[in-house]
Amino acid sequence: FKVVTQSTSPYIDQKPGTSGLRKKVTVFQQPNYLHNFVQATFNALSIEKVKGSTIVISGDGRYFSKDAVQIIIKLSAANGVRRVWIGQDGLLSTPAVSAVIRNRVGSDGEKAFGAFILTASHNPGGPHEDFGIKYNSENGGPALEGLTNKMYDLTKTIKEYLIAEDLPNVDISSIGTTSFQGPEGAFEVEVFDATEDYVNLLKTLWLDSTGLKIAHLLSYVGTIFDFKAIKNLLARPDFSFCYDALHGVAGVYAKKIFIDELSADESSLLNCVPKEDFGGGHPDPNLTYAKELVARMGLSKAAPVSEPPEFGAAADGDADRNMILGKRFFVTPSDSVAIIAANAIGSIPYFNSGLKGVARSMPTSAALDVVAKNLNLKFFEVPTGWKFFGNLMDAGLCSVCGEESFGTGSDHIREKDGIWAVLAWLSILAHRNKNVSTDSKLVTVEDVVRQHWATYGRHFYTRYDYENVDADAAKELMAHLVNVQSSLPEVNKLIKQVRPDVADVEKADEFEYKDPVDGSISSHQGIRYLFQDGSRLVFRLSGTGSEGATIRLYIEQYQSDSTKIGTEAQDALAPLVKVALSLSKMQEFTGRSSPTVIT
Ligand code: VG1
Ligand code: CO
Repeated sequence: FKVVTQSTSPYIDQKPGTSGLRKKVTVFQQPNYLHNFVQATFNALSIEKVKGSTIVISGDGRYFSKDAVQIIIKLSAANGVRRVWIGQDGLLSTPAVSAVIRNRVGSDGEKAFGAFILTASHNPGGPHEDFGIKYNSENGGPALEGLTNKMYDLTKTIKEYLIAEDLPNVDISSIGTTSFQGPEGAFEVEVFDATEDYVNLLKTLWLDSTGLKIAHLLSYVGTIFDFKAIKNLLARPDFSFCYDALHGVAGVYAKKIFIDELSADESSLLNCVPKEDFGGGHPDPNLTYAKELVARMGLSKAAPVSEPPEFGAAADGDADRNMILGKRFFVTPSDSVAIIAANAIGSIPYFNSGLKGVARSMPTSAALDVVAKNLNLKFFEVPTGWKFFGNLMDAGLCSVCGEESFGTGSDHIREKDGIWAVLAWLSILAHRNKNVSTDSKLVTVEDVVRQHWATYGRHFYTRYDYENVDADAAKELMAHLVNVQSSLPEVNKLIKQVRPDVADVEKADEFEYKDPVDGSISSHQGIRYLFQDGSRLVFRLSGTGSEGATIRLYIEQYQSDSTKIGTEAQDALAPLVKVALSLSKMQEFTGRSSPTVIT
């Protein structure tokens, strides 16, 4: 192939958000839009480093992915990349990409330098919906802000890109390697089984804290999960299981892991065929969008079922998120990470030598904080977005982390991991039921959660999302909140007028984070109101939307009185909701009398 230099002009809107660049498909289809962004990424990484490297390209299979894969292959070849790795059909979940970067070794002993993940995660897909692209670095985690800022700067001045225009489209539907000859030598496209590296990681050996691969035979340390124990749980006559991939890429992994490896019944899988438009749905695993699963688990008042499964879970489009359900029971993501941390040792072999530390994003509830305190674990609070956990993990400071937005994971990779979370829960249940005979009562998801609350107290929690709000109105609301927060007596006077029964605010601020590893500072990460009784209100603007602005309001209340932990969450949180709406003048600024989604 020949390398052609094409001239181009910049787009002004290519700033990556919380997790990559997300826009409508029609935006990505503009002439050179994708080309500019990919070339700017190569330039930001530096062309010397890109030359001769191995780059992963794959994603959740959403509409426009197939075109995007071919375009990025041609740009890679022209920029001197030596080899690209592609999951079969262009599919790789976000956690699988992380595993591929960290663990896959080429025939020449080389590993991947980075990855383009083609996904807009939980946003809908299709010709009129969203496409997205995130770049992940050598540690397997999302590009840090230093790099994404550089990429953005370069997109604003880009004048040309390099492309191998005459390179034929590569068949990505079958496994195998295709080689081409370019001006600077050979260029290879290797298509492999999307489940290979990820499944091997979960079921065989793991990496030690220094990141060195421990040879299986030399010093066997352990598996991440005890697949045999999980298999036994799934085989119990009193246990039943259901997994909904919402037509995202998780389906590929669910079949391999739950059916082939763990022998669950095919009927346990819902929507496990990946589709370009996610079957017209919203691939977001929560009580609003995972409707079929929610009904099957007996959580829909409109569609009651007589015998729901004992355990249910769902994933988002790119399979890094998870929702965990019990029979007629919802586990909040903030509780989920706390419960995994509290039960890790003993249930999950990977953690048998202890947890290095735990971390959560700022808006996530403090349930994890209480566990950390009780178990005397290192604890970190970071801004929203998985990239902030990576440095902590690389420095050996953190083993388990989570976000309220249905993200949970560990340092086995550098992304949140939807299927990992399910296997973690199944491991906990397997462990709790190890000595429970099938004719006595099974320890259920609900039992595990209620026991946790009884030990650590309960953090009532909810999130209100106001989607596609006018961008200026959203900014004004945030500015108003910053302003209000500057006088605590004023704040408390306002609160008392609405709900005299709510505790006083003792601190309010805009969250700022100093990375303890590299010292970098991230400011304006959300406005917090911290109450004397441990309650919190947090407001922030989303960084993953593709239209208008999304305001997120996070509401949390701590209850340690065991006689009160059984209250319905809505009832417990009603006073704080009222305070939040009045303090922010939500309706006045946005014109909305209710949120778009409540999770
Ligand atoms: C949202 C979530 C955040 C998550 C991010 C990416 O970001 O709140 O917790 O890390 O999505 O997840 P924002 O800025 O919209 O609040 V994913 O599964 O979309 O890559
Ligand atoms: Co996602």
